[in-house]
Amino acid sequence: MTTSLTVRDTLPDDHFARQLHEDVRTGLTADPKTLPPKWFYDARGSELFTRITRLPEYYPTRAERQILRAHAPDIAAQTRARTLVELGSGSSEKTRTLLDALIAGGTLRHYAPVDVSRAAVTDAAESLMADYPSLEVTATVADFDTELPFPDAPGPRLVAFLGSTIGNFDPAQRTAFLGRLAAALTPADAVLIGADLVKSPATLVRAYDDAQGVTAEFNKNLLRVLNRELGADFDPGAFDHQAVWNESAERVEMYLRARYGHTITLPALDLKVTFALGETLRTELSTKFRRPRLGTELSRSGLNPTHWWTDPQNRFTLVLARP
Ligand code: AVJ
Repeated sequence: MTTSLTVRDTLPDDHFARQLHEDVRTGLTADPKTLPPKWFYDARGSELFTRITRLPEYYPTRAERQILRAHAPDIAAQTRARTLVELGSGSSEKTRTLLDALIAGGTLRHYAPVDVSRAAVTDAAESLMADYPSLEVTATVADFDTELPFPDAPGPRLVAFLGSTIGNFDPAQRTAFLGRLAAALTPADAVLIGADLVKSPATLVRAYDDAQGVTAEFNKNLLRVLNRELGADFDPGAFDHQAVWNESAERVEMYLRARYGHTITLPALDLKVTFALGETLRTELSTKFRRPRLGTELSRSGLNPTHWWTDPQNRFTLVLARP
């Protein structure tokens, strides 16, 4: 058995710094103010997200794991994948269920995690390699908002996009992403998408506004990232965490709401930004899906759904689709 890890990092060294600068300038000078959720995930943000996944109120991770445990052998049989590409792999924890099934099915040779975090993707790849010595692992540091650099690995490939990360896109971003995904695949390939389903607003809001305040800390961590990376002077205590169900768009929206009027200085951007009392900064969209609509969106993007799996309580779905 040979073990090999290749880390591909095609982004220029200053890619993330430049993008952060651009996102923050655009987002904080807009009305209403917004920032993209990808900037939550520094080391502390990733750790807070892991704590969120264990909260009693945050059901999506458990529901998705339940589906994977029950149906991974099915997914393996349907795809017979030689390569598993995982987008937004993070800690790759749930992936093990999928890897086990694909290895048991005798087809898997190659695992290719893709993540924006170099630390997350290499740590995950290294710990998986220790446990799966027969796998060839190619970790890619990439920003799949803008590019989908799949490694040149043998097909059939299964591209997994789990955890309802797809819910973070607005409708236009989602259409663009799915179109690029479809274009990157060959007819032998398949995608497996995890999507959270519409349910009672009370359950949804509680999942994003937990009793222990972990999600509030996660939300405010964005301000700490801006303080560190841009020399900004945000006081996380000057904002309240808010989670709101947007009924017409069928999504949970997270906000930071100013407790009083104040002005922030961002030296790296040579920018001052004023928050009025009660003014909000939208930090995340978490879209919830209905099966028919998601199926239509996928088909329109050139990805035809072939199988749907849900947990017994119908909270979450995994959909398998092919170009
Ligand atoms: C990782 C983007 C799927 O939207 O549910 C959890 C992130 N934000 N609690 C989600 C998150 C607040 C999560 N995703």
